Amino acid sequence: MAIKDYIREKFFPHIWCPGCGHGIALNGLLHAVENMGLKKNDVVMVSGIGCSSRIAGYLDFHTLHTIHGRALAFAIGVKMSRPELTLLAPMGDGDALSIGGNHFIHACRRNIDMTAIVMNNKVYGMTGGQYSPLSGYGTMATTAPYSNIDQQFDVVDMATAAGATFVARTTAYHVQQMADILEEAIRHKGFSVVEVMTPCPTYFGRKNREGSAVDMMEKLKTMTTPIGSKAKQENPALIERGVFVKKEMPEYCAEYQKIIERATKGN
Ligand SMILES: Cc1ncc(C[n+]2csc(CCOP(=O)(O)OP(=O)(O)O)c2C)c(N)n1
Ligand code: SF4
Ligand SMILES: [Mg+2]
Repeated sequence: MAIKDYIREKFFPHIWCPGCGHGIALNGLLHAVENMGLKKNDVVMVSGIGCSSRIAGYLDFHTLHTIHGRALAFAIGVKMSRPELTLLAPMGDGDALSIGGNHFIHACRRNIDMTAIVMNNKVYGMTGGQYSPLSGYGTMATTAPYSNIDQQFDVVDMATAAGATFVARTTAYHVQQMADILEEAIRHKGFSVVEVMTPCPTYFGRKNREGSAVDMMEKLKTMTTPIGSKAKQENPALIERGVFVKKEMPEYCAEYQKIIERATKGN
C-alpha cells in the first residue's frame, strides 16, 4: 500500500501553522506504517484534543478523535475488545501528561500492547500558548508572562519509572530515526512510548524568542545527541535520543484472556 493511500486527502491542506513539527511526526508515522505493510483496516488511531491530536483526522485508519487527556482510556477500551488490532495513540504534551497524566502512568504499568506517541512541543498549542508540564522552569508562556516557575517532567524518565516496556525519544529534525523508532515501537509487544520533540514556532517559539521555524529545527539538531554519545559526556545538557528501554513483560490483553479462560472453566 502506498503512503498516499493511508491519507484522507479531502482534509488537506492541513490546519497546522507553517513550521509546526506535528506534520513531520505524521510523516514519520506514515513511513513506519507503510514499511510494516499494515492494512488500514487493522489500525486504530485514537487521539485526544490538541493541534497534535488533529493527526487522527488526516489518516484513513479507524480513527477516534476523543476527549482532551483521554486518548489512552479510549484506546485501552478498543484494544481490550479487539486485541488483534494495532492501536496508535498520538498525544500532545499537555494531553498526555497534564490532564491525561494519570491515564498515562497507569497505561505504562499495565503493559497493554499499543503505541503512545507524545508530540512534545512544550506548550499548549491549540489553546493559545499556555505552559504545559513539559515547558520547563524559566520558560515564557501566555500563562507565565514573568516566566514559568514549574519544573518539567521528563517523558522518558516518567514512562520508564511507570513501567513502560519500550521507551524512546526522537525529534522532528531526525526524520529517518523517527520513522525507524516508531516502527520498532509499533512492532514491540507491549506498551511503547515514543517522545517526539516537535517545534511550535507560533507559541513556544515566539514567546521564548527561539527565532524562526528553521532556527527551532536547528536547535533540535544541536541540543540532542544519540544515547551514550561522547558529546553527552562532554556536555551533560544535551538531550539524548534513541531507544532507552526495550524489555519483555506479560502483555495485558493476553493476561486478561487467561483470566477469561479460567473464569469460564470455573477454576
Ligand atoms: C477537558 C478539556 N479541558 C481542556 C480543554 C482545552 N484544551 C484543548 S487542547 C488543550 C491543550 C493542547 O495542548 P497539547 O496537548 O500539548 O497539544 P498541542 O496543541 O500543543 O499539540 C486544552 C487545554 C479541552 N478541550 N477539554
Ligand atoms: S499553534 Fe503550535 S502546535 Fe499548533 S499548529 Fe501552530 S505551530 Fe503547531
Ligand atoms: Mg503541546
